[in-house]
Amino acid sequence: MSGRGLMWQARRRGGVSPVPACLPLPSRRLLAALLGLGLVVLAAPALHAESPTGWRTAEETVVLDDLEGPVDLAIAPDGALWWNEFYSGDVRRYDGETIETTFHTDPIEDPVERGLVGLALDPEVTDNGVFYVYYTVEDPEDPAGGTNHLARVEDGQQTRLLEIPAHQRHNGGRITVDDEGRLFVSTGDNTERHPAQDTGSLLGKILHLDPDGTPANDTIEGPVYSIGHRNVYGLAYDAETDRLFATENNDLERDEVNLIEAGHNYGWPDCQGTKAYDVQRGEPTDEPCEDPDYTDPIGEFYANYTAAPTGATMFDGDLYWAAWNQGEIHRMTRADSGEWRDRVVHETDDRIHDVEAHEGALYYTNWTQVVRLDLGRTDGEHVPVHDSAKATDPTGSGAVSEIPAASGLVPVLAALALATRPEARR
Ligand SMILES: [Ca+2]
Ligand SMILES: [Ca+2]
Repeated sequence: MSGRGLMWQARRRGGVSPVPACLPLPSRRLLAALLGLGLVVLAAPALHAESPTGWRTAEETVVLDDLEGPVDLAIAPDGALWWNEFYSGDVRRYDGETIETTFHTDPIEDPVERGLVGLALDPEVTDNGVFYVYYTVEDPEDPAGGTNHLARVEDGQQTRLLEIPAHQRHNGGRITVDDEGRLFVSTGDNTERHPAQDTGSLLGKILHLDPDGTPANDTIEGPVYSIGHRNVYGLAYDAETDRLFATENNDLERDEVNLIEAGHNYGWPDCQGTKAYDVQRGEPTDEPCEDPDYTDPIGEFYANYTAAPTGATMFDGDLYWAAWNQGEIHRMTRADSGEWRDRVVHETDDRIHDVEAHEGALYYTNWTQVVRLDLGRTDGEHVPVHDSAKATDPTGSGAVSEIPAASGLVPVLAALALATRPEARR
């Protein structure tokens, strides 16, 4: 099984390296060693205001550079930046002056998608210092597997809350915290597909837990909150509306953005997006997904467009999410009519791993940096650089399409043009 729709499949562009770093790991480690600290804090001005292509309309400021693979970014109420590092196995915190390491786990020798991938902060982290991590512990008997651990860290001591089988691919691992301090956690299907429909399995799920690791009071079975997921690698909790959003990596195409509701089934592996999936052959089909038990996505991205969505966050009432393959940040807005619309609001030359919002700015991580993004505004609106709903498909295969309403949701237009895009991503 190729797992073609997954975020990491983008690595094919760079060959066999398991992680698409800006520099090969040995080079980056050498660079880090030469630099002595391995971390360089930049107080640099904006990198660029607008590209010749007109795609960039936002000001970028590199806040932190030469990091060891920052994966999940979290921003404390006091503005401190926290992130976890794929290569070093460290969780680090930057308060604007100094960087400290607050957690460490041994990095995986051959990680692929395993390792220290998830980080979330307790709402009271500024006072209590509590945070949560999701990381893989290797098994010498099973070098391609291991165990994913969800752990709460307080006063430097970790309490393991949950163990989830690990695999080289499809580990999920994102964590977000609701306004009561409870955890939403995504898990992948370990490429096994069918466990995603088994409420007794922790694979292919979104979980909901109390801060002590016990199941929340709105789950289906144990900590299982929603089922039918392939590999969710972005979670965004909207405290204003008490809604949870998730990005989903599907196979090859039809990546999704979903509004997650307790007890709902999001269809994998019988469906991906609004189309049926041929589980036996491991291939997408063009047949509609007609099972009424499945909840359709609010955004579906297809037609030669494998977005490989990663992090997501709420900002000014809208949902922002990152497309790994294209280095884009998208914004989804819900119109008064109920329609969801997706727009690209920023494009970078890097892979984007996570996006977070804090006090009027977005921050994102690529494989070496934390970057602050000040989106252009006109009349109070963020200026989109690309309206995906109006895009046309250069292949003529129907990039612009409406998704039928499902589960009370409304149609969304979501498609992207490649014809006008730089070729660097393909
Ligand atoms: Ca995050
Ligand atoms: Ca789905």
